[in-house]
Amino acid sequence: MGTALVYHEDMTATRLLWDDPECEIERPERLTAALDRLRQRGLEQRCLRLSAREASKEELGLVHSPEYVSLVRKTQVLGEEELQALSGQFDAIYFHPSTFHCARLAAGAGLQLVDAVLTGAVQNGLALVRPPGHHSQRAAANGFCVFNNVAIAAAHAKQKHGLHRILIVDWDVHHGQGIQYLFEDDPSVLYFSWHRYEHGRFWPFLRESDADAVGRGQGLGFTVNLPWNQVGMGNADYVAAFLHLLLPLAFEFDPELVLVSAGFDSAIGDPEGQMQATPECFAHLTHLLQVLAGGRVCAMLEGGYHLESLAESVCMTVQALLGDPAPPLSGLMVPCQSALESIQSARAAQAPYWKSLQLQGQCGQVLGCRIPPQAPCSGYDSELSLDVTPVPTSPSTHSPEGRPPPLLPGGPTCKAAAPAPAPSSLLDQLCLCPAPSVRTTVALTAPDITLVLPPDVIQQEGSALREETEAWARPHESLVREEALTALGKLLYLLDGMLDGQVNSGIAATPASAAAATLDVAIQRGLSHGAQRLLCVALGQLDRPPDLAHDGRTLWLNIGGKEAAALSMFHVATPLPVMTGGFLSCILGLVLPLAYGFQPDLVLVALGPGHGLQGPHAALLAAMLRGLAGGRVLALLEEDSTPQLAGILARVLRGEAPPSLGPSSVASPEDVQALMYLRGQLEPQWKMLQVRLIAEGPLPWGPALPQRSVGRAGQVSAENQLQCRRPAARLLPAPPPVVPSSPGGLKSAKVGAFTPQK
Ligand code: Q9C
Ligand code: ZN
Repeated sequence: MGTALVYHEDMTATRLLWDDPECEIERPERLTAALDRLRQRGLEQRCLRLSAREASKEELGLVHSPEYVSLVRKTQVLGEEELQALSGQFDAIYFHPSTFHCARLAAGAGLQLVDAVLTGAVQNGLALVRPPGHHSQRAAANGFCVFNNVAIAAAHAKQKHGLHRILIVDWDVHHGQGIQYLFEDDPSVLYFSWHRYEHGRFWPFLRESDADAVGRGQGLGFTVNLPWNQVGMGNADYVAAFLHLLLPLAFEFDPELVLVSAGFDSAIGDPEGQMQATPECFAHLTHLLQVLAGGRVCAMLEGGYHLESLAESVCMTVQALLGDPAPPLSGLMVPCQSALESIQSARAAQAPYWKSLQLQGQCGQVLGCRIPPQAPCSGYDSELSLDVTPVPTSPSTHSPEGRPPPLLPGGPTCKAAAPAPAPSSLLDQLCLCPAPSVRTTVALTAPDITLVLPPDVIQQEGSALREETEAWARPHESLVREEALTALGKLLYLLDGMLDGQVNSGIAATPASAAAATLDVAIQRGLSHGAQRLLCVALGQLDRPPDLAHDGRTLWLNIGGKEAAALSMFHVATPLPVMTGGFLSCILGLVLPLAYGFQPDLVLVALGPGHGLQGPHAALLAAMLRGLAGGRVLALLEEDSTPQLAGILARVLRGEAPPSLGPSSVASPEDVQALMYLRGQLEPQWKMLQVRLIAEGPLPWGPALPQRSVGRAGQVSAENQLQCRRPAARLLPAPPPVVPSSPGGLKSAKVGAFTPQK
């Protein structure tokens, strides 16, 4: 299933006809800049292009009053002076003779997108529209918005498709008060918005944009506001807001559809937002949302006024929708104090309505929570506090002396296709462009004919050289058996393919008895063949290899230990949560904050002996870990794992959405206790774990992660950041296409046909 891109060039017609400094930023070039860049990158060609239609009077009437719709209709025939006079009756609005047509196309584009996704024609999509919608109200235009495109799409999804739970994520930098007003008493629409607020001193200056506006009546708890009280919020702040606020609620809500009010004025360089998030951040936000609602994500453009930043951010969003791995995030992943205060106050305001926020609210107040009094370092190995070197602080830019250069993020190449004329009907338009080159390889010891792989996932035949495999196996008793050696040879070959960028992700199988040793070898090989920082998520009974250096290059995270323990900041163990709710809070509250903070360039996820993970849980974990390391994730399975498990992992690693887990249970008290304990231990070092304010104290291992300056002084300008990023992006090696017949190359062995679920 593909990605829809809904557009109509008529939407470039509306423009400001007089002088108005407030409105001049909303201009036609916003659409052309975004679309041109999508074409240049070959992204538009990979989408199902849909030509926008106009929304009908009835459809507009789903959220707007008939009087307001006819008022806007009448602007078509007004002269410039009358248009200006009418515009002056609203806040930050201009009308143009084409406004009614454009605004109907913008709303219609959203409807087409939702129809395409909900009928299964596509998995997800983006509508590139003007005018935007989220400020528009039942009977009022506001903030460049005429009809509320996203709200109309939500009402339509309820009415025409019978949906019961819709999540709206408004990542535009302004508060979409229009959407809030339209659904504030409606529990079937969960509305999340973050916005520049500055304690009420930023437009639209509303008291109801604050965190304590949580909805009314039946809708209490279904409005979630995250006000930013400072400018300069960046990647770490945005990701933290998703992990610690939006996603816990979203999983608990279990939406059937995700609508995104995708404004890019929250990106770096935007004159309105004054924020610092780089375009890549939107690939991550999109990627994180794709684990919800079976991946049914419909994004619609709202704001975004810095053309370069807008165009890049739109490309990142579309890339993520297409399933491409997200480029690693740049910069220190340390949320700022002001962001943490905002996230904490929104969590506190929502806690009465959401189980996922209740048990774990304030650490230390939880019954039986073992927090070492005032000493975050107590309980750690004293030996480790001495010889752990700090994590490199600017990971993606410099290679420390004497170390292998950092891995460059791989990614699928895009075969440039000739631009096709815009087709008209949905069926005519089912001309999906060729999928990108191989992302995922599966290396199985005994190829299993019952394993159904997606058509572009290849089954690897190749193996590392025998002598080399034996040399790696030699220190390990469990690797002497022939079966273990064969599996190791295949794994090494796959890992090398990943490290040289031939393939993005993979799955390797190993005999159960050899799991620990094989993982040990994979780590050593990864570290000696170019990985700077390796994240290892080990499920089940797998201990940290004893010979693994404590140099901060490996973050070892065991899920399935007997007890929660943080033996160092790079050696963490936690029991496998017993409930789905606990599993979710473990991923969102521990695994991903550590992973995003660590910024690995290679991820190993091992399902070892007794891992106890069900397919959908394993798929969710793998899908979310794919956001790290440019998607360079190697999953290790035991060879007697079910073909279903291998199949589901292959699908998420190539970029498909994991199945939705359904209504989530609460975390058990033990799950909560383990998480709270580890947070207490690790928060001082891993700032991405923080959900509450903690006093700054001396760090047990020295300044491993330097604090970001609170004053935001000395920040790199948007232009510089956008420029430094682009050449770097061009240097990325396009993974050479895998030639099936090349000697020793990966062999294509499609097994059966892949049928998407549902
Ligand atoms: N400098 C959208 O992004 N002007 N609308 C605010 C503060 C109005 C923004 C003035 C901004 C409207 C869709
Ligand atoms: Zn905006």
